Amino acid sequence: MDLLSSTLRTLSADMVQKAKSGHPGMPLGIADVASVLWSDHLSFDPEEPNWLNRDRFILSAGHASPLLYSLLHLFGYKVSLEEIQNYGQFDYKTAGHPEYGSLPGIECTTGPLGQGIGMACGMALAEKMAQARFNTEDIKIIDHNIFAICGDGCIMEGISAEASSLAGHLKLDNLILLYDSNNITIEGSTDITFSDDTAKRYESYGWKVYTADGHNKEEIKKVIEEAISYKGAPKLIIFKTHIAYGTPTKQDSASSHGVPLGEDEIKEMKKKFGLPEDKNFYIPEEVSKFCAEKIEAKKKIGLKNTLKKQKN
Ligand SMILES: Cc1ncc(C[n+]2csc(CCOP(=O)(O)OP(=O)(O)O)c2C)c(N)n1
Ligand SMILES: [Mg+2]
Repeated sequence: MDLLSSTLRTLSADMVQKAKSGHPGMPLGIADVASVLWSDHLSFDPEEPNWLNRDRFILSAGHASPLLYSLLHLFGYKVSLEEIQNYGQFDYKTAGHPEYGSLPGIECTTGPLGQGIGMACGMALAEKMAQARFNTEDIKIIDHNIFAICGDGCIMEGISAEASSLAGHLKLDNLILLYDSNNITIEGSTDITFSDDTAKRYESYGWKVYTADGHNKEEIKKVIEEAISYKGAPKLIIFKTHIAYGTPTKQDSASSHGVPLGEDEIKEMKKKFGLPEDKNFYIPEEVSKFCAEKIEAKKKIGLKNTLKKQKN
């Protein structure tokens, strides 16, 4: 739903603007991928955030935390609008980088680049061990996926190379890494410091690698489906994206990485996406309704439903 990604963008931009601190570029760039993943693929129950067989969602690029908080709020987790409006403030739990245990739905603390990829590989390995122990031929009580969103910085870090190498070696096919490949980092274009061929590198680790347009919803949906059904290797989807997508002058610019976008820039973006330019932290009714429907559908396969089935 286009309006969902637009709302994720405007909420994230408003959070950083109000706090006068944070990283607005990446939430805007990866909002299309995140909205498709959360609407159509991710399996969870916001009322039972600890349901054992939920899919795991890890934001390895923890600096994009406004996106995660917006997703949690819109998809029914106990993350209030007040928390969203007080992003990065003392006495609130919406910290600059996500902290495990502070809000439901945060699967692990992220911030040091690459760390989330390491933890995603660890969770994928832990799940495989649990499957070996508890699943039987007929009953697969553990069969979830681990999804992690990472950025250029995570891919550059040594820890992600080590963990990804092990994941490839162990053929952890329950792991899907969604790479926000926007060719921008804190210092400017990745051309300054980074010329690895990431696809070839991950293929050499034994991963299945896909490349897709990170702003084309149909393509995003299709490639995630393909990645979920591919068995025998961990999967990397390289999404080609634009940092600060939808802003008039900050798109594709490193100036959007870690500085508030500015009121004028945000107003123009809201206009472009058909949202009221004079309203902050605005959530259209259609978006709330859309998310409520998705949550209901997800709950059908959630914990309560599993328990109900077992009782019957
Ligand atoms: C290990 C580590 N080193 C440095 C940083 C500081 N840092 C935060 S974001 C960032 C750049 C990340 O670039 P990218 O992942 O491409 O994010 P984007 O600019 O696209 O939002 C850096 C160097 C960090 N968080 N962790
Ligand atoms: Mg980047």
